[in-house]
Parts: sequence; C-alpha cells; structure tokens
Amino acid sequence: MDIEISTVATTPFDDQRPGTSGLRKATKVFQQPHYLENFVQCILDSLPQKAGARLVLGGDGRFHNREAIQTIIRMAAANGLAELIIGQGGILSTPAASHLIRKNATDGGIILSASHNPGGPDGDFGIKFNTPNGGPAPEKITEAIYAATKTLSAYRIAATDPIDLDRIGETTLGGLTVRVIDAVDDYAELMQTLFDFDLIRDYLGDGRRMVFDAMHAVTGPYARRIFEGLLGCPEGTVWNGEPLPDFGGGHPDPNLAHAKKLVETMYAEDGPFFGAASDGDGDRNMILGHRFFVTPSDSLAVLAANATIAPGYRDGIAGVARSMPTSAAADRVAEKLGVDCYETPTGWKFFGNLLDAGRITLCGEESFGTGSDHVREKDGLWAVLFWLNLLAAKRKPVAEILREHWQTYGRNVYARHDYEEVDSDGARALMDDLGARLPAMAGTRLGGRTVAYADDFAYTDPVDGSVSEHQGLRIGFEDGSRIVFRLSGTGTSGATLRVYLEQFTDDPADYERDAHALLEPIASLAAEVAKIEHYTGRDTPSVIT
Ligand code: VG1
Ligand code: CO
Repeated sequence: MDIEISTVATTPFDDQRPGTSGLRKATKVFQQPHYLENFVQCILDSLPQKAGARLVLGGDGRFHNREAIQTIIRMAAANGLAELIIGQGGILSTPAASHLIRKNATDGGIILSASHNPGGPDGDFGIKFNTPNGGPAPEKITEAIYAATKTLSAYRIAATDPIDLDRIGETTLGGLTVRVIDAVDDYAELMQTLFDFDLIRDYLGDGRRMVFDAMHAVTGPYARRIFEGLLGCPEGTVWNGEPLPDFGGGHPDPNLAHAKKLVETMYAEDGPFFGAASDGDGDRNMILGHRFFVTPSDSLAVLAANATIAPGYRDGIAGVARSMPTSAAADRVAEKLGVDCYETPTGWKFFGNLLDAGRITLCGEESFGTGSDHVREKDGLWAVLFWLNLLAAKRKPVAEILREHWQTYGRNVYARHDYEEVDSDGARALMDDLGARLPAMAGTRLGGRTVAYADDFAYTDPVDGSVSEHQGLRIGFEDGSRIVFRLSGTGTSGATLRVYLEQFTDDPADYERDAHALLEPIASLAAEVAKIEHYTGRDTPSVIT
C-alpha cells in the first residue's frame, strides 16, 4: 500500500536534553504540538542507517502511551524504516524491550516511560532511545540527539490509520512492517534459561506465601505469567497486576515510602515469607523478607556472593559494577571473589560498555536497580527471580541470609535522603558552594571524623575512554563512612537533592540495629556541611529510602 507522507515545518524546543534516563517531562509538555515529533525525528536521524532500519517500540502503558506509539509508527513509515516490533497493547517493560532488541538484532529501540514518576494528564511522560546492544544510548549519542533538536526545522510523518495495537500480527505501511507481538513470551523464556524454575516451584509449593506488587504498572502481565502461571503461585499473588494509564493514582516507585501496603503486609505478624515490587517500567525492584527490608546495595552484594546458585551464573561472575552512590557492599564481595569491581556514574547507560566487553556480569544501583549481562537494562523481575532461586537453594529466610552475609563481609549501613521539588537555583547554589569547599576538606575533621577525601566525582570509561564529569560530590571519611550529594536528572519540576549516607560496621551488635538510627549522626552532619536548610528551606527530607 502506498502511503501519503508529509514534511511538517517545525521550530526547535530548547529543553530536549535527555537526563539520567531519557527525556522526561510533564505529560502536558509532551502533548504540545510537535514536541514528541521533534524528538523522535532527531532519534531517527541519529541512526547510522535510517533507511531500512528496524526498531523495537513499546512503553510502560502510562497515559499518552498509545497515542505516542501511533505517532512514532507514522514517523517510522515516513522516514523509510523497514520494521517496528511492538509489544501488544503498546506494552513492553524496559528489560523486555532490551531483550527484544538483542534477540532480534534490531538497530535499537524506543521506550516510552517516565519510569517511577507518576503518570496521567497531570503526571509525567518520557521517551528513551536504546542502541543495538539493548542498552540506553550513551551520552555521546544523547548529546548528538540533543544538538539536533536545537536546529530541527521539519519532521516527516505519514498519514495512515492507527494500527490495532491489541491484535498480534503484521501490518504493512509502505515499506514499513509493523509487527505486534506478545509482550511477555520472549522475556519469560529468557528467565527460564537463567533460573531454576522447578526448584522455585517446589519451594513455593511447600505452602510458602509470597506477594508481588506490580503497582498497576508494566510488570503486571509479566508477573502473572511467571508467578501465577509458570511457578504455580495461587491467583492473587500478584497485586495490582493491571497496567493502568495513571497507575491507579499511585506513585509506581517500589520503595518503603510508595509501596506502603506491601510493606505493612510484610511486617505483619503472619506476613508472607517473601515480598517484592517493581516500578512503572519494570526495571526496578524492592526485595522484602518477613519483617525485613533488603537495601538495593546489599541485594547486589548478596546476589554477587551467591551467583553460582542460579543456572545462568553457574560458572561464576566476571566482575561487578555499581553506581558511585551505591554502597561499597559489592566491593567487599568482589574482593573476596577476586574479581574486578567498577564504580560508575549514576544511570544504567554507564554499565553498557563494561557488560559488552565482558568485564562484568552483575551490576546495580542504590536506587532499586539490579541487573546482569542477560540484557542491557536493570531488571526488576529478574532480581525477584534471582532472590527466589537463592531462597529455594538455601532454604533460609531473607533476614538470615542477610545476617550471614554481614557476618562474613561486615555491613555497609545505607540510606538515601531525598529533598524533592526544591527551588532549582537554591539547589544549584548548594552544590556550587559545597563543591567550592571540597578541595580544602581532605584531612580536616568534620563532626568528629577525619575526612579522607572530598571531590566531585568524574568517571573515565575504561572501555572507550570517554569522560563524564560532575557526577556527584563525595566526602569520604577515614572510618569508611561516606556522604554523597547529587541533583537528580530524572525530575520534571524544580530540583531534587539526593543525599546518600553510608557507614561501615563489623560490630555484630549493629547487625540488629535500625539503619536510620545508626546513620543519624552522619545525616545531621550532611545537613550541616551542605547547609541544606539554608539553601532549600527544608529541615527534613521528603523521602527516605
Ligand atoms: C534515578 C536514580 C538512578 C536511576 C535513574 C533511572 O536517577 O537515582 O540510579 O538510574 O533514576 O531509573 P536520578 O538522576 O533522578 O537520581 V528508572 O527506574 O527511571 O529508569
Ligand atoms: Co524504571
């Protein structure tokens, strides 16, 4: 069928610079005429070979997902692409999209998501480009896309009827084949190659109750198939399994603040033995045992220490990586295993080269992200399955596994304090003021501790030599404790100041103590040294995780 293509004149928007994870804005910003189209045109133009290119396309199901997908289909047709592989209903979790890119060897993919940010007409929307390795485009590419948005004068779009996204099958639009596929099949198949499903099924079948909160976000269909289908859990194991455009009015962020009901259930006297949750686009995870919360930093360390229990990692791990603000718990495991540990800037895109080069097998971030070389994104359900495989192999409660881990490695007590939606100028001034004072800080005493180093974190990628500067201000103390300050690169209104607190202890009495109580002294020190109240007007964080 011939299609009618038009070239639409447009003018640049000056705010299309991708942040930590793609371009994220209020939904209303994305709904402005030409806003999405401009950015998509620049993504398509960034492809080394646009004519005949093949892409994966899907999103987390939030408000505006379907409309955006129809627009991208029409633009792909007009720009000479050969194929789009789209998840049924326009749904693809971020890790599932990453897998499809790799499995089908496409030229990349476009993922529509603002991850854990709330959705709906008054919420947020987002778009992210992934490269042929399945991972988020590195800065070199996102910066080139951004540069292109500043001079764009026209985009190409076809006049075609909407594709039925709910019907599996193929449609041809001019030279473009649009293939709508089952969103879950390939992902579920991949998980079965990595984990011992028989063992987990038997273990869960022994009357053990687990719950998984999909938070009305993208993992619902994946979790139902895997837990209630393949693993035989009773119906109702998956909570909030229906993806909704507004996530049921909730904040699809799997943490102690936003997965309240799950946390309450897990802390009840007769609570389940295992609980987990995932975020808007399915790449984050929260792991809970009965009356026990596993920090994401500890989760990475425990999985690294025990990786060989899972069939997919039976031969051991090549190395691990963690983002700089993530605790050093994984470093201790790597040291013991005799493998390398890399410290990268915040954001999954920095793990891509290390994974591609085979230098690391596992990686993670303190922000509830854990993953491996099976895809090039963090993967929420993967982490949950890894934990289930571990529990089934060890036949011990989560809390006991952690205590044993700390007995071997010591405990990196950890917390993050977020000051959300503070005034951007104030937040910038705080960072400038503190940054200017850092060089003189090493060797001085602060709050009874000696500063071992104080700097503005810069990273040189060991694979391609690219340098990323200004990735967070760090103050490390001689006793192993550390405070890190960063401004969020995913927020959409004002600024969010993140304060990361860490303290090492190998005193067994501390293994029973509450992290926040242990961290109170350095939390106060952080507030004081950065003059948080002075610059933000806030005397307490809005979210503590
Ligand atoms: C946050 C997290 C970061 C994570 C990013 C994307 O970024 O801190 O670790 O990679 O979100 O996660 P920032 O810049 O706001 O601190 V997701 O689940 O949005 O893809
Ligand atoms: Co996410």
